[in-house]
Amino acid sequence: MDERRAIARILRTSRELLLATHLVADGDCLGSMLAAYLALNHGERRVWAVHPEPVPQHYRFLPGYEAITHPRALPSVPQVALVLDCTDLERPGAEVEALLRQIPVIINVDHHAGNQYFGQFNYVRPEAAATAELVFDLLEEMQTALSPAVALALYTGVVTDTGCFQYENTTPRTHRLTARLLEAGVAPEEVHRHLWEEKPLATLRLLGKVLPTLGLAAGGRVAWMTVTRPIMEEVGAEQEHCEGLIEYPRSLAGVEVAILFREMGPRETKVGFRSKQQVDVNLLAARFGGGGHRRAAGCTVFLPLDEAVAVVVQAAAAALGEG
Ligand SMILES: [Mn+2]
Repeated sequence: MDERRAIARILRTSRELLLATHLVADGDCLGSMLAAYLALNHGERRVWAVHPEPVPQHYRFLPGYEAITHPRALPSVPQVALVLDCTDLERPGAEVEALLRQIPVIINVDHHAGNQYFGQFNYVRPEAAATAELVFDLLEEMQTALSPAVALALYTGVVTDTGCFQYENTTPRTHRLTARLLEAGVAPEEVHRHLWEEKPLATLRLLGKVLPTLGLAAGGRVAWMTVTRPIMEEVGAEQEHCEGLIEYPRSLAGVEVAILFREMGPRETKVGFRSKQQVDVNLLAARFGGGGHRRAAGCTVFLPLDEAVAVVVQAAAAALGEG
């Protein structure tokens, strides 16, 4: 684990450190960033966690989220950056990317299969269930004590990226590491409540409107739903309320590929993919310029919603034939 040791050394000696992660924040990217922030922002080291978008409401129980600053608010350009859960430098958004391009030492910590190894140091492990697992490794390498707050942030990363330890990426190592997080003081029922039992009304109203859009193809092995802009406006939903919708088509018997289409503009459609056992949706998303993991990926298609549905569903059905 040479790169792990090298990264630990850089982090230990760094005086100023920038933390960055991807747009459309999820539990793993925020958990990883905040764990690193809470564990490393002390002594003579100054740490900035930057993100251009507001933290989604349901992640605001995470300790330290208030410290996340807009990239424009940074007083100077730090010498070292730790980029978490990102395949490439574009994923954190244009403003953070511009900042990162001025930073001489970039540390890339990620678990996406398509990672571009953009750092001077790259700790990339596609077999890890979450980037939070890799942050755990680095903190362990640095012999950093696991505070309850750091453990909570890491646990949130692991529990969200594994779908509560249900997905294929869950390993014995994931559970061993999770045991350590519980020993450090995490209360799983509290995290669960924050993440999944404090939904705004808009989430359920949105689900009610989106379920009737369910479509099936390839003999019921491809299932999809669509979120149109009028539906979003009607129920007063924000994009963050779409998180988890894709689990509904995925939950159907016989479905191998689940797809969620979100209408972002007249010629812009965001596409989320999930698969169960067979199709590599990372490859499927890559055909449309996106990516992710084998069982969870996404892309943006620059077509009107209806056309995007036609093209992507056909590609998914074709991928099933190839599998
Ligand atoms: Mn992740």
